Amino acid sequence: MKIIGERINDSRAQVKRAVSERDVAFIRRLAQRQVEAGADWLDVSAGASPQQEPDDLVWLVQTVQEAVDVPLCLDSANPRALAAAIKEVRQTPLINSISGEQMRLDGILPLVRESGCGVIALAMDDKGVPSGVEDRLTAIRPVVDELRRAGLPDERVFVDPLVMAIAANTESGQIALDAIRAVRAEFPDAHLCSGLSNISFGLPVRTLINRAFLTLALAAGLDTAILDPLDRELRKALLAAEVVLGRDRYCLNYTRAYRAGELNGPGAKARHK
Ligand code: THG
Repeated sequence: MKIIGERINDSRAQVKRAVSERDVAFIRRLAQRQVEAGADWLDVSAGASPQQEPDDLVWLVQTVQEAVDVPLCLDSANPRALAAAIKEVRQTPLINSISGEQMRLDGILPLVRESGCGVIALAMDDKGVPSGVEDRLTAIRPVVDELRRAGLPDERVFVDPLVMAIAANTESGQIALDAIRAVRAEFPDAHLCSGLSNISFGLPVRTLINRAFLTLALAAGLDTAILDPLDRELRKALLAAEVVLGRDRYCLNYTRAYRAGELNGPGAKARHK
């Protein structure tokens, strides 16, 4: 599983403050902590003040790159902000995101074509977020098709099945898992990438639901997740699930985390009998 660290998002109050005050130290620290915790990409999002988004996103990109050496996931629907940010990146980023919505296709396909960046593609279109599995496929097919025509191989496309809140529809979890399997079957070379926070919206102890979903989604074929790498319990669940699925060769990651003391804490047994 590859991890996109989600914390540098100015929908969070602390990040919003840091962006508006240009608090370099805060953002650097947040970048470093997420990378130390295993993030493969860092998501950066600066949509809180739409007028300022291009400047704010460029500042975030520059500030994060001064602190860490991982590629970025540029989280914006604003083509102007994305174009400005792409000019600043040192490593090929992911664009987060395109979809079947005409506005996004018109605005973001040219950026993909020019830059060759990888891209997250949401399984939705102008009709909104689909309610079931088949309409998710119907929404994502033309997007993958357009991306292929723009010269992007499926290996650089990360399909987001769009997980909805279980509190609003009890079947949301099952729909997301079935959508992951269906996209896997139809586009075997594409990646599958999902955020975790929507699923548990409106329920208590959200992190518990997020953990259960991550484990099941991993088994269904999710290979990339946008999550909080600093959530220790989530990381433990992930390490254990990869062991069980046989995706951690010689259980190296698991045993390494154990020796580093990362598996201790709530629920962990004492080290010696
Ligand atoms: N798919 C794609 N991109 C995404 C998402 C997705 N980008 C945004 C989002 N979902 C993932 N990023 C975040 C960033 C911060 C938080 C949640 C998701 C967050 N959550 C609060 C917390 O952890 O404290 C809790 C909820 C809240 O405060 O509202 O900060 O699905 N492609």
